[in-house]
Amino acid sequence: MRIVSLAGGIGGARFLRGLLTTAPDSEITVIGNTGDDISLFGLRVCPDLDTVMYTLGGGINEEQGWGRREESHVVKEELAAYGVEPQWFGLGDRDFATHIVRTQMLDAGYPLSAVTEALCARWQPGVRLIPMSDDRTETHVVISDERGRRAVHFQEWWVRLRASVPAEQIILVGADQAVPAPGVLEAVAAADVVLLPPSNPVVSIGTILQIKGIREALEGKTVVGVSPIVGGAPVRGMADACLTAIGVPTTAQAVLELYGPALVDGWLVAEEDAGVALDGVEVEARPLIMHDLDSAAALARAALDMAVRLA
Ligand code: GDP
Ligand code: FO1
Ligand code: CA
Ligand code: CA
Repeated sequence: MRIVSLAGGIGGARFLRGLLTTAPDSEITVIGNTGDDISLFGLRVCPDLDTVMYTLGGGINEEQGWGRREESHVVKEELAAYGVEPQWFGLGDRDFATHIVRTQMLDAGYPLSAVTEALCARWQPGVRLIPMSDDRTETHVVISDERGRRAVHFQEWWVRLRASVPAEQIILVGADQAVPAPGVLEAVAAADVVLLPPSNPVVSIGTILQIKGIREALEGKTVVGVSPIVGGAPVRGMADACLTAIGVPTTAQAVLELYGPALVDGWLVAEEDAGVALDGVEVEARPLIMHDLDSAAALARAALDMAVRLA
């Protein structure tokens, strides 16, 4: 079975770990979000790609959900001692090595997809992980504060401001110029089914869908999505602040409508959201919380079974 999944960071990675557990013999291609990417201290950091790679490769900090396990922060402390900004983004020492390798390869001329493949040669995530695009895109957020109306990098809004300042606009800078990375459209065309994990519908899935040709390619496939919103709130993180920014209520119903019946054929909601319905979409209620590997595997199995039935 050939499965394509889009993915952001934590929600995507945990779902994929469940999918690999329940469907170990399938061929899984993951299209990763690179809108969160940021250059810091001269290094290119790709948080969502790394979260997927470390989670599936056994290197993730489980409590945090991002970054490396058994991490130390000597470099961060030394940079702070020089007064170098930003100090609000916490890169660990082990994680730094990933960004050094990535930046060295990018500077040598390798596209991000080739760099990601090289990094994955170490981590062996068990899936083929492809960035949505080799073209540089970055999510920026328009806010108003004491310095006036201005755009900040998504990470500054998310990590430094904890999304406490309303996002007036969320923009994927570079989206107009970006094309899917090699292998993305080919994997979608060859897929038996497509799964949308419970990733952030705006800055993870919504970002990937902005890359020319990806949404159109997915519309021709059988697509099953998992709601990241349970009982009117995100399961974790601040997706509600992202949804509010684009005028979408924080409900499983509204996220389904945002994706629309042209994209999704099936939609999994939590049992408490069992009333969700949309013409042209099959909706099933299932336990939606990934407490551990077993519950993540059961959720992935429910999504996969539904997709196979609808295909
Ligand atoms: P990020 O890039 O690290 O923010 O991760 P993703 O975009 O992949 O996923 C974030 C979304 O996952 C959030 O909106 C959460 O509500 C959702 N999420 C996290 N854990 C769970 C879970 O156990 N079940 C469900 N249904 N959603 C989850
Ligand atoms: N999230 C934080 O809340 N604080 C951090 O200092 C931080 C550092 C960081 C470093 C590498 C990485 O891959 C992820 C990191 N994250 C951090 C998570 C990341 O900012 C976001 O959760 C995602 O980009 C949003 O999806
Ligand atoms: Ca993300
Ligand atoms: Ca379809």
